[in-house]
Amino acid sequence: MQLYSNKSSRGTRPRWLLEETGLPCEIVNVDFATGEHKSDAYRKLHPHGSVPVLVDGTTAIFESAAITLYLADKAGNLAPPVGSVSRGLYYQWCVWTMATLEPGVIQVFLQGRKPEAERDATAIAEGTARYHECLRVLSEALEGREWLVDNTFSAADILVISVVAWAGAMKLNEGFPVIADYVARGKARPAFLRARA
Ligand SMILES: N[C@@H](CCC(=O)N[C@@H](CS)C(=O)NCC(=O)O)C(=O)O
Repeated sequence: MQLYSNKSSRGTRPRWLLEETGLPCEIVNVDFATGEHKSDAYRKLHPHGSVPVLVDGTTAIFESAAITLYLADKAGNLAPPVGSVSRGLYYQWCVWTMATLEPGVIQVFLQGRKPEAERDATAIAEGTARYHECLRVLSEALEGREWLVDNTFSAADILVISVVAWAGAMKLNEGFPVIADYVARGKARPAFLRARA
């Protein structure tokens, strides 16, 4: 397998999973500066010209969450058994991360990339409020536990922590101590550190 990715992208999600599981996979660095991700050749792997994309044999799979979950299944760990209630909760948190948690963060992030004079304060406030509502729910879910599903580290934690750590770098986690502790636990994992090295 080959994972096309780079260190400042959502490719860090499957990259972390690979380090947790020890699955063999070549990491192919995609340099945004050269624009190689917009080449015709690369678009054959990822039609949007984005990262990450995983090539397994003759099949290319895009979307960071899909790749992360696929790799967890392939490794046979970091995911509760198929058909169990825990698996249902695992799907809940994984889909929630992409559909409910991340959009508010993206909204704030995209405004931050604009020149200050062009930023839309209402969009920033709305994105922040949407994200903080998610942190309220996540804080409750994490109360008294280290990890989200069965208090056992899983790919769901990789996805959630990846988004929340990104938001933390934008100073969006202030006032949520349970979240700060959760992110710190994730970042302290040797596999996380190896993935970011
Ligand atoms: N929802 C997609 C988003 C992919 C995405 O937007 N990747 C960014 C890096 S985090 C990218 O490649 N940006 C450059 C571009 O799309 O031109 C995923 O999670 O994989």
